[in-house]
Amino acid sequence: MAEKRILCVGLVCLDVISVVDRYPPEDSDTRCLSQRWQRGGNASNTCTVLALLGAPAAFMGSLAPGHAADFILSDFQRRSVDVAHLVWQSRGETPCACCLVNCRNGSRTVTLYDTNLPDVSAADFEQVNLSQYKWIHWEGRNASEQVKMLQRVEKHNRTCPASERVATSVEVEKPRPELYQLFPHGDVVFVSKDVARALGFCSAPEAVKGLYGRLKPGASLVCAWAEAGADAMGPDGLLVHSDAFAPETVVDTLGAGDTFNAAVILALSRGKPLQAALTDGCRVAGRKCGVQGYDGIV
Ligand SMILES: Nc1ncnc2c1ncn2[C@@H]1O[C@H](COP(=O)(O)OP(=O)(O)OP(=O)(O)O)[C@@H](O)[C@H]1O
Ligand SMILES: *[C@@H]1O[C@H](CO)[C@@H](O)[C@H](O)[C@H]1NC(C)=O
Ligand SMILES: *[C@@H]1O[C@H](CO)[C@@H](O)[C@H](O)[C@H]1NC(C)=O
Ligand SMILES: *[C@@H]1O[C@H](CO)[C@@H](O)[C@H](O)[C@H]1NC(C)=O
Ligand SMILES: CC(=O)N[C@H]1CO[C@H](CO)[C@@H](O)[C@@H]1O
Repeated sequence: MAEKRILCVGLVCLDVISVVDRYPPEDSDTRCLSQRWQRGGNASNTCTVLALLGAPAAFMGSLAPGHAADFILSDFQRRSVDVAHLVWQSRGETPCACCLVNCRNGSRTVTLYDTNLPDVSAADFEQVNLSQYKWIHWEGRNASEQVKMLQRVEKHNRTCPASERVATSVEVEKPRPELYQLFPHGDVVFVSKDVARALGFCSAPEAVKGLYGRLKPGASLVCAWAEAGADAMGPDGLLVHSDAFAPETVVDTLGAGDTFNAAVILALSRGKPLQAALTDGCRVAGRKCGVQGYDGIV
């Protein structure tokens, strides 16, 4: 039987990336060295990296028809990401981020547009044939709907044969209290530096120790912290850490977090221990920071 797929549920959008050789002062004209369109959105990026790492990846999210959607669809295809679960919306804009990348040091500013597209609902998720997936990952967005989707998987796991069970992960990336209801649901919970800080933690190990109690029994908590690498804790209560792998030159960090998540999910889905998964995550994310976009990360 073919390897079962990993499904990521969340946002896809169009990132318009302008490369400049210095940050423009306010109200000035700055020459762009180059501009490119890139398929973006956290769940969409995670799918790209899963596919590049050789895993069968599938995406579920909302899209509005138009030029941006055409670009996005062909880019998913180029990366061999399955898009059987797109939910077409009749209104809204698909572009979501306008991004200035400074080519000297790779840092960037991102201006997010509100995409205004309704998120995938629990009713949409009812259409998903769970037995085709071994792992489902959610980018935390409409948490109350997503909790219902996670509960569907929990119920499926209780009633199906062991070989049909689906593991789950959630990413709590934005410091919005509404998202915190996701903590007690995933088998693996990714919490961002922003969320950790908003909850009063100053480092990844502190955040992992302090937030572990919010998880369901048996779950693992993972917190990445840019140049400081990442920390995690699983059901054995041991804190594990990986240093970051700094590339020779930092070229583009946009999507480093999504890359990290993809590599960790893939490692865990293949049965690697948490420590090894964390190291994989940091290694692949470090390579991503050394290249523009995603080509060349494997
Ligand atoms: N400057 C860097 N040098 C080396 N590794 C990095 C760097 N930034 C991020 N990473 C790697 O990426 C992982 C994820 O980092 P984190 O989520 O903090 O990145 P981010 O900058 O927020 O990414 P995103 O653009 O997706 O928001 C880190 O654990 C680290 O391994
Ligand atoms: C979440 O989704 C439900 C169902 O689609 C919708 O009614 C609700 O407005 C959404 N909430 C947010 C915060 O987007
Ligand atoms: C779900 O997928 C499985 C495995 O591919 C298949 O055997 C089954 O018929 C599918 N169920 C439905 C309702 O489509
Ligand atoms: C589903 O089943 C897997 C595999 O047995 C298990 O590890 C996991 O905890 C379950 N997940 C949920 C969300 O119930
Ligand atoms: C569109 C969106 O929400 N993108 C976010 C993805 O995650 C990074 C951090 O990992 C955020 O900075 C982006 O805003």
